[in-house]
Amino acid sequence: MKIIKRNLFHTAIIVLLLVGCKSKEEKVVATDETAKKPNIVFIYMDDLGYGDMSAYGATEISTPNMDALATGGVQFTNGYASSATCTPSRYAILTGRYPWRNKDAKILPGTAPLIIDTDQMTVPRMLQGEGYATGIVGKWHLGLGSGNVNWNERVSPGPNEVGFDYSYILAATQDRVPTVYIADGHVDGLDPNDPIEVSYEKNFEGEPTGLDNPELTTMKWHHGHNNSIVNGVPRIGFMKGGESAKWSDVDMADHFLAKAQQYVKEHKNKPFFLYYALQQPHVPRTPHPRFAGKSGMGPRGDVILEADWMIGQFMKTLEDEGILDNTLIVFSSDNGPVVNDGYYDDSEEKLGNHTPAGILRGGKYSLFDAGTRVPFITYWKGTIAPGKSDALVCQLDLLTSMAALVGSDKTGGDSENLLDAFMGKSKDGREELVLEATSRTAFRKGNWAMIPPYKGPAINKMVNIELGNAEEYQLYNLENDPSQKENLAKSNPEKLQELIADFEKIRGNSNDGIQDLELK
Ligand code: NG6
Ligand code: CA
Repeated sequence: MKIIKRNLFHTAIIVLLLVGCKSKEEKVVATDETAKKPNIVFIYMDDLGYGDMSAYGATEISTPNMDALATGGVQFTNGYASSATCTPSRYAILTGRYPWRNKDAKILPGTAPLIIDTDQMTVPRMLQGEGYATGIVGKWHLGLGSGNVNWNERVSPGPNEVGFDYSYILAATQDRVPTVYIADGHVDGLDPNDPIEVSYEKNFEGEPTGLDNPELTTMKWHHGHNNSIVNGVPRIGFMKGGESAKWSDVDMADHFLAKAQQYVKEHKNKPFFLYYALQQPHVPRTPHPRFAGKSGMGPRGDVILEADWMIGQFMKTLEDEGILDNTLIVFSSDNGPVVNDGYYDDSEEKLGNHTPAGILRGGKYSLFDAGTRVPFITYWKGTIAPGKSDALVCQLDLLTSMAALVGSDKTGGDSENLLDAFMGKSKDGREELVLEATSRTAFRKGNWAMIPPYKGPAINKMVNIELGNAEEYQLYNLENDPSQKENLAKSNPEKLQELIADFEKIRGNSNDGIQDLELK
């Protein structure tokens, strides 16, 4: 009896111990699972061209920190933004929807309302659903509020209403008012006794403008950009008040870097998503004095060096905080390059032999490939094996692919699951892609590019870029002819018809009425 009792007792102890161990084991497993969810960072450049990085062939400029991502990760040679301008590309990277499905996804003024529906699936919202902290630091340009924003109250809806729990942004572009930072909807540093007023229709009485007061400008406008003057730079749009909140242009890169680093430090213990949207090399190019003159290529080159340095510092923070090998970085640019985008800033004069578009034709605003084909890199130390990939991938695909990565079943309407391509495990990308440029669309399928006929100028003389407009269909074989020199539409009518048919299946026959260029 005693022996049985003792045995029972022992068994009970063993069972208890086992249960104890098991729950401990489970806990360990659970912690590992959480730890396994990688942080995700999108580093998004503004107007960086396919040829602007050494890793993509630039010889006149050196971008060691961006190159380190390229050589240590998957460097895509057929990676696309969704559009040749900013707002539509930014709409697509967050929503996974083609921007031409949203009539408002065009270059927006600083007073435009938010163009993402607040119930729309977005990358940050999907990640919030998976327990991620989500933050944006940098350029937004997707509209704020719902019309007639009062900048002196909380500005909403905005990034915080479409999936970001933290936002520190510039509303539109560096060349557009309001020239202030907005932190979670509040203008940062605003003095309530000096309220801000913003208009894109008319000036405020007595306020100087670039047009009327050129003597007050330190940067001269070339086209557009002759409204309110802030820090000597004439901008697009009129603004009054908010003196203490106005940003310092030369400190903007450092300012955003500090916010991005702070975000990493504060969130390193749980999975986070950070959308770090740098403002360079968009106009006005205002390098900090420690970068001014350093590229020998004028301000455009200088701000590329500046951005490269910022990225190096940011990567160092991930490393110092011990989370680099648990962080997936996606690096890309919102559209192709432009040299003169509205200011006399010496960038044309000092460009020398640098070719921002590399071997590609066109640039920002163009339906030719340089408008949308951009540097595109995925980097994850210790997980992604370095290599080059010619898979056709688009920023549009990040929503569904990131969802697959973190175990979410969410998808974006036009977004494909290309996770294996992004992880460097497969060279298969998407088969076809509709590309957009100032409300016009073109089509890529395999190695073929088709541009439908469009009215309008062949070249935008202001920015000196070929737009892709022609009276006839254009068809290029990008494998043999990446510079789109030989139009094969006439010599290969079967291929042309195939591409037109496939294009119209997706795009519909709705090119009517979209010939109007947004560019003035
Ligand atoms: C254009 C501006 C250009 C730039 C662009 C937006 C003029 C004449 N040009 O309208 O300077 O601001 O809009 O660039 O105003 S983007 O990268 O944000 O799309
Ligand atoms: Ca841009």
